[in-house]
Amino acid sequence: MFCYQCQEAAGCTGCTKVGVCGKSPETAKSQDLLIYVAKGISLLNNMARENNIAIAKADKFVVDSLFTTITNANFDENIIIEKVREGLKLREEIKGALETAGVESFNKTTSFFDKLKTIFTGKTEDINLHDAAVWSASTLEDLHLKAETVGILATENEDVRSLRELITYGLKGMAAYLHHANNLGHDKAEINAFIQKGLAATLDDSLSADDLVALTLETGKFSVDVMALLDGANTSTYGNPEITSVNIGVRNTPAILISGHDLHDLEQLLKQAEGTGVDIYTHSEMLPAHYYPAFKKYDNFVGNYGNAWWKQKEEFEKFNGPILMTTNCLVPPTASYKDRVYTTGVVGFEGLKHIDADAEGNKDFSAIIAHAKKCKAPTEIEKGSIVGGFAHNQVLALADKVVDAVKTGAIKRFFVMAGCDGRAKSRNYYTDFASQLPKDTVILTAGCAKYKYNKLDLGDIGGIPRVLDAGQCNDSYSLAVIALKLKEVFELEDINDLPISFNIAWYEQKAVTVLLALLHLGVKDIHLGPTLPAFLSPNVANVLVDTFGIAGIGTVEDDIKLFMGE
Ligand code: FSO
Ligand code: SF4
Repeated sequence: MFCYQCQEAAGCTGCTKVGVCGKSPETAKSQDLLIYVAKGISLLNNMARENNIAIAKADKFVVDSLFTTITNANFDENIIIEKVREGLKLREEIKGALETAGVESFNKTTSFFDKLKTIFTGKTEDINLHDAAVWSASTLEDLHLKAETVGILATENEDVRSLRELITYGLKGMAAYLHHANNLGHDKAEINAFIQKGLAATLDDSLSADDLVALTLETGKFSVDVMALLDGANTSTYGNPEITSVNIGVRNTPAILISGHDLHDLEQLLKQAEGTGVDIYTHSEMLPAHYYPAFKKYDNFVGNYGNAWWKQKEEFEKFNGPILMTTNCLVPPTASYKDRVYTTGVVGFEGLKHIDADAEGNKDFSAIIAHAKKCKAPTEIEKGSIVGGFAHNQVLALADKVVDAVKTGAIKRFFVMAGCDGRAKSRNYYTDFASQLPKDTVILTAGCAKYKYNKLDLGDIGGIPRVLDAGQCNDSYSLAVIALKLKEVFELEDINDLPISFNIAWYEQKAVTVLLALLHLGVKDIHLGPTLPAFLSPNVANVLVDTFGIAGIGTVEDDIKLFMGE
């Protein structure tokens, strides 16, 4: 296996024996194969799209496949191989549709590769389809053999490999966000088309490094679009997040802990658990659900339990009741609580109970509710409350106050510290950075990165808390909207003239999507830590440094001086 898609890549180069995340070599290879199948499908569906016969099922398959392979989502090789087989069938279906659409010399009874001289009426040149669109295998052994040949290292040139993977990871994050929007009935054809265009481009040996850099930046444009789509889906369904105090203590009642990012899953769980005597708590990235007006009516929606994803082993243990993982980040569970963990959506782990949606997207959580009734109430690990809900609508409602504070010098600088948390000790940098920032600065956060400082008592500036949590990692979109609004209010030409610095913590591929979105919006001098991605080759890293001023992190003291212009 070879995987270097997340910040924890072994030795900052790549996992080769087993994932630091716990992913087995078999699962890693089956994920490589699934991505390859998604690429082949994208290639064919792009052709179908040009002919107005794109298959909607292909959009869903590609999005699901990308999301399934994101870090800490699915560890189950069997599920992934099943998806590979499903993809191969779908690929043939698309070929069939192309044939029906009038591809003159398309004859499935002989070799597709040899006979495909004309794909659409009027085109006469040979079209040599990439192997990803034509290979086949049926036995598990053959699938394993194929998987060995299609991994990351199959691209020999390290710069091309780096750019192909950077694009693919950006697309994985986009797929995750699109998946959530889709679950709420929102979709955008252009985003699906771009995801498939991007995937197919990673197969194209004729593209130069410059072409791939341009495609990387275009991925940033669509990253903004997908976050805007999801923001619209969330706020039109559940209302605009508002300032909310979230309880972090517990009640003496059996309960379910829900984690991950999918608000539609949460809504269904809340509805089904209402009046059953079972409480619901959020964990990690589900915390921002409390900020939405629609969920406030549930009396049994008690609070947030615990911290970021990587603390789940000890926190799930102490929770005592069942846990529902709606998306990543799942940590391989220990035997002591494994029987209490349920998965849904793209999440998978061998031996855990999985709850599927029916054809209409409805899920039956009665088994989890029944399970909760037999469990002890959660053990209290914290007391008190934390405040959040500073997404764009809420912050813009406070705009006058914020602008005044900047004009009077009460707020000197904002720090966008969005992104992810993780188990690396070096991430304590972010706690120290937040604690040591001058008192006239405000942190804008989103994503699970917040857990490094959201329980510190950093105070407020004239009633504006010094840590403003916009929500989940995708709500980094809100932070961009806020920055753009401030640029307008202060009549500035360039977003970089604002008193805002970006010190982003990354872990998995959604953070890559957020980073590319910020680059697309013109943000310069972003600091990225705790380490730079292993998938950036020295040359690609140089392009990012030279063009966008991207930098790593240093010591807390030096970085604060640098950011404050001292
Ligand atoms: Fe965190 Fe995990 Fe939201 Fe990520 S829980 S690390 S960037 O999945 O998606 O912030
Ligand atoms: Fe390693 Fe991260 Fe890949 Fe897991 S996802 S195998 S930790 S690089």
